[in-house]
Amino acid sequence: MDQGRLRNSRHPVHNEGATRSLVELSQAMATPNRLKERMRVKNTPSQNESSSAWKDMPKSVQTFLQLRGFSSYDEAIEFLEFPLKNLTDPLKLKDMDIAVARLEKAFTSNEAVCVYGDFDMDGTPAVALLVRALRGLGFKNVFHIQPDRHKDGYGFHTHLAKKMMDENKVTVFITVDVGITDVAAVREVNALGADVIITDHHQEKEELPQAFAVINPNQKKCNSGMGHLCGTGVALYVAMALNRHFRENKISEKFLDIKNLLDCFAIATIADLVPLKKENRVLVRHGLKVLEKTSMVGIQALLNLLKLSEKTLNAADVGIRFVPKLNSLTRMGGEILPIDLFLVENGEQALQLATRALEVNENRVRSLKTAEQELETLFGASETKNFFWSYSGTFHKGLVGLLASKVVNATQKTAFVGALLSDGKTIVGSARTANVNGNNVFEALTSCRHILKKFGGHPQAAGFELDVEQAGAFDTALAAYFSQCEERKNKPTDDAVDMEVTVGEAKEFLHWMDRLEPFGVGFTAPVFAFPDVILSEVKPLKGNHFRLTLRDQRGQSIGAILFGHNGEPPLEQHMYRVVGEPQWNEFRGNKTPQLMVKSFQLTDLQDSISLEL
Ligand SMILES: [Mn+2]
Repeated sequence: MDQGRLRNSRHPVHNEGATRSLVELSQAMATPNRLKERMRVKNTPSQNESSSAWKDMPKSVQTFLQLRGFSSYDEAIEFLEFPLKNLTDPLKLKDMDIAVARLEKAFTSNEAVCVYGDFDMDGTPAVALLVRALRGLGFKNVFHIQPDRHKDGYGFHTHLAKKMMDENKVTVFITVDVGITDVAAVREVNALGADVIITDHHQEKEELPQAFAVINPNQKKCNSGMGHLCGTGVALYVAMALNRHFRENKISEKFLDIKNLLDCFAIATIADLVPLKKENRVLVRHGLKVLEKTSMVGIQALLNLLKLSEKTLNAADVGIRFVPKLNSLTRMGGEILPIDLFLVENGEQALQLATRALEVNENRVRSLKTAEQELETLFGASETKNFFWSYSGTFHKGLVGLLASKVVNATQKTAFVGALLSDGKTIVGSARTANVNGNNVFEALTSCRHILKKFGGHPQAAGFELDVEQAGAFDTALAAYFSQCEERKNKPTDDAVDMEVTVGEAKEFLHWMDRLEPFGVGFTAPVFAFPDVILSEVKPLKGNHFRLTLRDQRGQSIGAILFGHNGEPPLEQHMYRVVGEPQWNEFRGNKTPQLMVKSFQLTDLQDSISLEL
């Protein structure tokens, strides 16, 4: 990116700039060294002026960057504009050369290759990316398979590999986002006569699988320094290495424009919550542009139906509005799977799939609402307890995690919510706790292990399974555990606020948003507090939403949106402290500054009330 322009202008990158840098990106990914030289020449003259400190930046942007841990302008710019020349050579990933050689052999001898990916929204885009890449390079027999979330569970499974071998004569498996711990399955599949190339980003255990190649930036023996990549990120680097090797050695007549695969990369990197730094950051930024015009017709159809194709996509659109619609498909019976939307090629079929996907989502929202209402009636019964445990035959087992989170939000208690399966015997449940409570659900479940058939997870989120006859014993065991822990109330705090601003400062900040995006893990979106603003307009919208206008002491106004507010509506013409995230609201091509309200507090009454969302 052009750093000189950043310093001389307070305005965001224009579209031509983004398009041009995509061309640069294609070149960078195809021939890293040539670009490296070009970039070096281009960057040299501006290096000297780079110490011009923060003075060209609005104060609010400077403060924001300092709050995110950058002590100098140069350090911040290095992060914001991670240069493409710094993209790591794919061959730096351990075993990449071995994998490329094996895939070359598969190509020349026309072997059937199967991409095996996890079912989640990292594994799925990774499958799509690699299938597109292999086909794009001219591979003729490319298959893919993913385990069923409920039937098979996470992992590289022998029975699924065997099925692909029996049905499609697959001789090479490439895993994506999965496999690093599947020592036994890899051994079994080897014994059946296929080679396995593992690509993953999860932590290794004591023993690595005896695979043909193990590509994982997070294995101890890999020095690539790319541990922040998600599974799809690793798959992208496989595609880059393969493309370069095939091109340089004239192995195939077909080559890839790697940048076209960045749509998958962006979706997964945002969905998998890996830190948006270095190549993740720069490639997500480009990937969002690619996603806007994606060649995947199913994904385009879904973006259209969600009205996301009418605006400039940002990380929040993808993470909050798009990914959950795909994610829920695997939880709701699997009639349509996310991978179908990634790989469908026929436009008409794409529209049908996307339409049906949204219907499945609506059903999910409905059953979630019903379950929530049922849960709420049970809150009273657990009032005297410092945890919540309940199960029902009407809860869908794909929703128990979400339900447990809802209970945590509503009651501030650690929650255990179970679905009684149709066999009438087994309860499949999920546990959640609010971070701030410091309660460890994994530890809680461990203390109940004599009662549980299965359990696993993390301190904040875990899953478990038990017989319905044990439901009472589970309650007793949890009570014993929690009586030892003092549960602190999750008090609403102002901690998340970055700074107090005037409306003018917020607007000035917004002109930098394109530069600062994408926000995510490790670089969270700004949260501003407007200390004393008059709500000059409060307009109720459908579905408990409100449109507000805030006017500050200097008479400047900004629009605001308050989503899903169930309590007392804010009062027009009263003074509030309003906290929220600044953003651009795009409507029919018009962009206006807006605040997404997180909380508000009346400040012009002595007896002030605090409403926390
Ligand atoms: Mn992953």
